[in-house]
Amino acid sequence: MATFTTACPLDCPDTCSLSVDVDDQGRLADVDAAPGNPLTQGYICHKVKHHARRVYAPERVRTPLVRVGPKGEERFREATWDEALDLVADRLQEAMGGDGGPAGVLPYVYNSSAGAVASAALTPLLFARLGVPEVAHTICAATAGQAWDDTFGDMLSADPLDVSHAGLVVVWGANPTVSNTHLLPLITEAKRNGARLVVIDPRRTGVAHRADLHLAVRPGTDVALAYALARLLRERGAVDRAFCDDHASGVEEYLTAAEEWSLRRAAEVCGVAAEDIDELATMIATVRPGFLRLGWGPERNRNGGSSCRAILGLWVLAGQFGRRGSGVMASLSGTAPLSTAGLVAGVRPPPAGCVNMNRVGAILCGEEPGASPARVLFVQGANPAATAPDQLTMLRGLAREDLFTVVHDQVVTDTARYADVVLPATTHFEADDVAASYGSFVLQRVTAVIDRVGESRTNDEVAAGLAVRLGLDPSEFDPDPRILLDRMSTDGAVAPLRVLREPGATVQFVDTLPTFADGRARLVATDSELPLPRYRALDSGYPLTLISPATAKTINSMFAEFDPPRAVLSIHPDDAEPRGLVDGATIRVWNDQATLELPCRLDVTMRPGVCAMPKGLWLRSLPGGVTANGLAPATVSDLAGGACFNDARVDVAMAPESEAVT
Ligand SMILES: Nc1nc2c(c(=O)[nH]1)N[C@H]1C(S)=C(S)[C@@H](COP(=O)(O)OP(=O)(O)OC[C@H]3O[C@@H](n4cnc5c(=O)[nH]c(N)nc54)[C@H](O)[C@@H]3O)O[C@H]1N2
Ligand SMILES: Nc1nc2c(c(=O)[nH]1)N[C@H]1C(S)=C(S)[C@@H](COP(=O)(O)OP(=O)(O)OC[C@H]3O[C@@H](n4cnc5c(=O)[nH]c(N)nc54)[C@H](O)[C@@H]3O)O[C@H]1N2
Ligand SMILES: [Mo]
Repeated sequence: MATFTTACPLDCPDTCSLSVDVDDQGRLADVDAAPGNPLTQGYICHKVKHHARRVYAPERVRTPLVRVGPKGEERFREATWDEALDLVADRLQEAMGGDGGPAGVLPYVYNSSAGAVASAALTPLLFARLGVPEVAHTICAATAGQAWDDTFGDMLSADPLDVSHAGLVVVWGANPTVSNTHLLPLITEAKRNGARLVVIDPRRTGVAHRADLHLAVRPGTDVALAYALARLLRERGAVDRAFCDDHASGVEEYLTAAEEWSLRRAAEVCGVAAEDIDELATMIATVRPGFLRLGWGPERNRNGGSSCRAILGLWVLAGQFGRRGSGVMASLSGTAPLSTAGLVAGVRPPPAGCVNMNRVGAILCGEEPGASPARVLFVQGANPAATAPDQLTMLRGLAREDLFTVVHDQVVTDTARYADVVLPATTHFEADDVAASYGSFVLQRVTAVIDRVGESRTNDEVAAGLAVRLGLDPSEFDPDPRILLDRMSTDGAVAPLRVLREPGATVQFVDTLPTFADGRARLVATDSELPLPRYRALDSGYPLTLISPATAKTINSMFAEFDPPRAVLSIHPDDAEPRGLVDGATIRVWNDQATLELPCRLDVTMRPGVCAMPKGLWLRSLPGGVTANGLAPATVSDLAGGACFNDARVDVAMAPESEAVT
């Protein structure tokens, strides 16, 4: 047995340092936390602790596979890499030479759980060189990220390690208990030091349970809440005029827009008690320093951009910056000294344009005005059959007999079942890379610690194999991670673990400033598609809102193949009772897009009017083969075309022939 240190690049803010035991056959034996990481030392999550189960799972792809049965039936034969890559290269060439030109190919490439090299290096370069459309990464964080950019430019996030210095901690639409677990002990420490804790979330989450104040807002109404709080600050003379005079623009326009939001109106629209809004305004006005953790809950609906912008603007009005323990923590990405500028030098924007990832299902079905349905779909580091909105449209697209689908993944996902060619991918235990965290100022080496499973190849090796076959310059496509890292590193120094910024050294408006010419935060962004936050009504013919947040069991859809969260609909007893729903009974949940049957769980932590299903379920977790994503709309938010997973409207009833299942 030998022990190695590496890092976890999965799509989670924490980016844990890992200590890995490898047996004398070169196989992964055990995974645990490694010391030395200021955020993650001490423990790791249950999923990655047992990651070996996924690395050697029966679903693991070991060789290239070529489809021999009908689409979706998962009947494949093994193939050599040469045969598979020749076939894929031929089909790419054919599709690009067809009527649609380069638009005949859609690269659905996401790789948010891969290291920085695997996600940013040669695959994007390959498709950029081919000039095919770019599929923009809008299914997560596009809206919140644009809201940040509009308000602060490239100003850095606050450092989570500073939260223990806060007097007030506001967790707004984030669920650190499951999706950022190492933030939780830091919040607990802040509480121990006397901090007040406020949580704004439609559910009484683990962290909400421990809060001094929990505002269970209706999803999609945060903009109203933020405006009402801003108006209260103004009425009480609690806008920090000195801070705003020095550091903000657009203050008067923002406050004028907020005038519409009386306490009474906001309480009604958000579905929370006026006294609670009032109490929060008092805390924001009087308790300093105040630390805001903005999560990704508020962005995933039609008002997502407005909500994120209004929340950030509120923190500026309150002047909650300038001291350790103040400021806003959002994504910490962008700090790492990595850049693809050198890699893509000379690459022009795709002549075939850019498409929205949320609309790919509709595009494949020929239902997107102005977009030609692709002939080749290349999926890498993503599982759209399980994770995209409007699942039935996506599945209809994937089932098209005339669509040639390539899936490069570690396991035979729901999407891979529809593939014509499946290519085996390495896991992060099998290849060198780096992991840049979006939840701490830490950059780490990811090391190949075990032998490759089967014939798996890295993303860069696949891109290189296709590039030579498509006549591109092989010198540009050397997949050696050391060479790629050299090309991407802006300062040459990738140590096993590098703390990029020491705790206390990232005080916003002191150490890091908005990056606009005047150095000010913008409450109005005239060059944005959304100059000022505004509320759009949430009218619908369906009475309930369905949200589908993260659970501790999966990272998106990863791990759900063998240890899924329970496929149940959580609903408040007040919504269940008039519908005659009993705990554990099979219920039907439906809207215009889909109908699902599954057990219901009566759950007092839900707010009435809102029900929930877990994110990341595989299709086989439900008898009908449709998950929450079947009910989620493929409409887009009001900023940056972001996903609206939490904007589903549904109704629920007992299933016609339901029996109690628990
Ligand atoms: N264990 C685990 N960790 C993960 C992930 C995972 O799948 N599993 N996913 C990773 C990824 S990809 C991401 S993007 C992050 C997401 O990290 P988070 O943002 O923390 O996670 P979510 O569960 O999407 O949403 C957070 C909370 O927002 C609430 N919410 C929903 N709609 C609204 C709303 O309109 N307003 C407000 N105020 N709250 C709302 C939900 O009830 C939920 O509790 O987590 C990462 N970490
Ligand atoms: N209902 C609902 N759906 C959601 C959300 C929601 O809140 N509700 N949230 C959304 C969010 S936050 C996100 S980020 C998206 C994620 O959407 P996806 O990215 O489609 O989902 P993942 O399950 O993360 O899929 C990643 C796949 O990449 C594979 N993989 C990992 N590393 C590598 C690698 O190095 N190379 C290759 N080739 N493959 C690799 C994994 O095995 C896995 O199958 O889902 C979204 N879907
Ligand atoms: Mo995400």
